[in-house]
Amino acid sequence: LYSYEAIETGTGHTQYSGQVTLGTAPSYTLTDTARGGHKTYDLNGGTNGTGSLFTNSTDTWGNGLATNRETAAADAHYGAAVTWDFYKNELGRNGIRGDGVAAYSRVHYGNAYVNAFWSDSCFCMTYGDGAGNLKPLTSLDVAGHEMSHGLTASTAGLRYSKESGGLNEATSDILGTSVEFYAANTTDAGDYLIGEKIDIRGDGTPLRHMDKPSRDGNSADYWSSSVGRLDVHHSSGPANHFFFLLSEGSGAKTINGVSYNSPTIDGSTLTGIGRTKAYKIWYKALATYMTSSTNYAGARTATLSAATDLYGAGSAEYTAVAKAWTAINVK
Ligand code: ASN
Ligand code: ZN
Ligand code: CA
Repeated sequence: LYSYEAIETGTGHTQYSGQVTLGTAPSYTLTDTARGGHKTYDLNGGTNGTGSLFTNSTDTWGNGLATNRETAAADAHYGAAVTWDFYKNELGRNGIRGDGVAAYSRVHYGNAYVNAFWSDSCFCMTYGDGAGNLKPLTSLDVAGHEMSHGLTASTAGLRYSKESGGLNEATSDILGTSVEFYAANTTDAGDYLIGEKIDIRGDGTPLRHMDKPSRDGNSADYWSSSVGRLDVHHSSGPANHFFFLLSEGSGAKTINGVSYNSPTIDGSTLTGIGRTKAYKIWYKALATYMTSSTNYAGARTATLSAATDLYGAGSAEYTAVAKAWTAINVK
């Protein structure tokens, strides 16, 4: 008459997000039946295949420390779950492809690997353990970033070079950050910093800053005709900056205890429309109007079309989108 798969949940003790609920069916594996069947695998230092599915005799996973090999798995499994929920509840999208089917995650990739990545060919997320500093690259914003590369590939397909590549990277930072805010986790209230918990530089600084991207020493704050020559993780800067200005406005402010000071190239003073409207506009632009070759000028047009669809051509939101692009020199 019908088929039935049990939804089973356990407890994860993550490194970056505290105690969380994890999908753990059947008794007990890291399989999230409620979210498209997302599974988390242990590569155990390998660099290909799936390794082994995390399996346990109890339904408690990890202990909050990277010395326990289940901990990174708990973080990755949780990150995929929150990103899934964010897509569903905030963007109205049923999984990366909109078909209700989950990707999978792999942790403990390689040896002292200091990166994480999405792969279209495996339709999966992969996480390294970091440079022997007990900081695996499994924080929530990074998980949301990597899974959102899958979303971009399934929608606009932004080509990963030049300006479209910067927009691809920015989409992952924008949605990764939005996932972090959406979770409103007690240990992770949300910020406009990328990778602030993984200490990738060893000096406590985040990988990227959305209020003023040049704080990282490499990213552009504003669009210029040479921005497409930067690495995609730096040509993302102007679009990340656009998103901050659109969400929060310009100038100095403190949000969830983090201080920001976001400039505008034209000296304008902007008031934000809030991140919820901002990410809905970005996602609609991505899914409806952007293509593989969209550049910064095209992103302005795409987001204005999305703002018109969502809020109307004469709306305050439309005007705010136009002003935020002008403030980063996309006119
Ligand atoms: N962590 C990087 C990213 O998602 C990996 C890469 O450079 N593709 O952008
Ligand atoms: Zn990326
Ligand atoms: Ca963050």
